[in-house]
Amino acid sequence: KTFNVAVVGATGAVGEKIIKLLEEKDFPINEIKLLSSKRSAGNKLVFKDKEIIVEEATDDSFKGIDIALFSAGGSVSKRFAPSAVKHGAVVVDNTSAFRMDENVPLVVPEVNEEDIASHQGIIANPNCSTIQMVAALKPLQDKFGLKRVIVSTYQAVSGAGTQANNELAEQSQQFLNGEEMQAEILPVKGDEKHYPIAFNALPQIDVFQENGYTFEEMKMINETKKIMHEPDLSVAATCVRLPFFTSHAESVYVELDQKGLSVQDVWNELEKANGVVLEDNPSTQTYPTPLSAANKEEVFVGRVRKDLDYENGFHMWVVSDNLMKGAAWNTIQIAESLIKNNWLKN
Ligand code: 11C
Repeated sequence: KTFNVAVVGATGAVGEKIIKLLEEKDFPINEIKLLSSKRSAGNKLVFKDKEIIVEEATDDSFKGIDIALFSAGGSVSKRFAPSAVKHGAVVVDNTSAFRMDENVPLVVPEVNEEDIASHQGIIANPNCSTIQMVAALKPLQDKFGLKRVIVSTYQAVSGAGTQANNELAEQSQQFLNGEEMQAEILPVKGDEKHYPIAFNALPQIDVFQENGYTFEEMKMINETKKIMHEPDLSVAATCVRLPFFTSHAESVYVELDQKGLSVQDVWNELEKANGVVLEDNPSTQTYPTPLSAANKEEVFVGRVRKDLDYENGFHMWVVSDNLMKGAAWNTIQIAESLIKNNWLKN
């Protein structure tokens, strides 16, 4: 059986990766529709050696579509996802528009695939920095139980879009030329102040909330509790943008319920976990980095250490490509699961 698939936000960084993965994974497609805003409509993209003209998304675009993959920003999802559902499509949405809606499953297939079954037409793809962390925490939750999580992130500029990528490249050139760096996008497009990202670190990802945390930090906190079905789990996050293009890295401190565990016990669970690759050997300087994880589908974990003071505490370093597992690949996995488990009807 084959399906009619729409990609909304086809010309964006995540949209491009989604199209490439649909091709590479030989997703069972009958017809593919590439949709975008008015601005990008008319562009030509190639899918399986066939040129396809990108169309402007309208309410009628979703007639006959079985699966709609949205990654064109929250406002586009809010505007068009309901139309897609009305026309009978199941939406996998890559934005924060519906993630905390209680009628919308928020899914990382390695963690809570079965939540997809209860969808009412929309399934949300979590924030990239959340996805990689919960994938690494899941095997520890299953075997040992979780008490608390404290995470500090080291995030790539591509998380803030193509303009942020360009800004990093331009500022790097300006700095090396001895010129003043021009900052117009980061830390947050449209916020009051902008700071250079090149040769710098910015402790602000997304806008500040009233409690002093940023929206990115609150996404990590709230989404983790929802995906892991642990509303009372203690989670704290500090999110920082660094000057590299691809992959987010995270220093994760986790306190487990079970006492007396060794690093080997934790390694054993991580090694068996779906979608997780353990790269951890201090004697050979083996650990993942943003560059080594780029363009890969998995979540890489290294630097597992026992806390020196707290018996149940462990530290680990979690790295994954933010546009792949953090976005496009997780979306495709959800779509594959919908088909494999016959969960497509809405
Ligand atoms: C960043 N994590 O790196 C963000 C990008 O909610 O899907 C992803 C935003 C989202 O800036």
